[in-house]
Amino acid sequence: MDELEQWRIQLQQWSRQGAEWFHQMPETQLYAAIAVVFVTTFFLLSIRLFKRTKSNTIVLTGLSGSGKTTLFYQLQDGSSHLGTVTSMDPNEGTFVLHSEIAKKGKIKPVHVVDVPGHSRLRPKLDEFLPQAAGIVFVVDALEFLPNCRAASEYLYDILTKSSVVKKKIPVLILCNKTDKVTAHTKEFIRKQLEKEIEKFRASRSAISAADVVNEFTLGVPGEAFAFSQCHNKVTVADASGLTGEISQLEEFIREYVKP
Ligand SMILES: Nc1nc2c(ncn2[C@@H]2O[C@H](COP(=O)(O)OP(=O)(O)OP(=O)(O)O)[C@@H](O)[C@H]2O)c(=O)[nH]1
Ligand SMILES: [Mg+2]
Repeated sequence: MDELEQWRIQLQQWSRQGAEWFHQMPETQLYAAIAVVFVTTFFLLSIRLFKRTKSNTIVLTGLSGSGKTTLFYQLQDGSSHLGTVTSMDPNEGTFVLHSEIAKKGKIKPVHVVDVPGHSRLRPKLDEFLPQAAGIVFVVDALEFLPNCRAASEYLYDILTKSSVVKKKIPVLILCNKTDKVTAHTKEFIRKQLEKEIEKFRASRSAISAADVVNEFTLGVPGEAFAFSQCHNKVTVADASGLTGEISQLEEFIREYVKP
């Protein structure tokens, strides 16, 4: 009982000393201390929030038949699932890339979405783009010329979407089917896409004065369009979904979804 009483007195003393010290402290110092505590808490909280919202979604898009579903399966299980049919629904999966399965340690899984290229299913793309860490625009390098115009229009639409421009989502133009010798090179495809987008830009900016469809315009006025002028980082790479040559695609994914 005595010991308890002693403790009580000691505690009272301490609290009195604390209060005195508090009163003696100059006001400015007190405010500064409070401000430091607040700023630090805010800083730590925002770091945590930022870390948590980092996306691991990669969106595969492009015209129908370009090979998105084939690439999806190559990423997931290292097989092309020989001959897929036109997709009717988005294909989604969260997995560790097949080529990384043998790696030791904890690897962050990637959420891959394959959005069908059929024009009626394209609005589905808007559901996935805002959460994307990267967009892969798949182009058929074999049947490129007949599809060049349609592919450019689709790419133009993506590159002018506000959800894509504001967040500066990186875009990879992936020239697929390079296992065939008649496939066009990625440099050729890039140049043709740029030329075609240049035509769209000219015709659309004439329309959009009256009817604003796209929220953002592409390129620099008075200069020929080049992907290097985009707000987003746009790069070009090769792949073959059929034979599993997808290393450049995997590099792109791991640049934006860190393992
Ligand atoms: N030679 C060759 N053919 C490929 C390659 N990748 C896909 N294909 C073929 O191209 C066709 C279309 O492939 P898909 O993966 O179904 O195309 P998709 O982009 O998913 O098409 P949608 O679902 O309609 O949007 C299939 O017959 C594939 O076998 C490739 O790298 N090389
Ligand atoms: Mg498909």
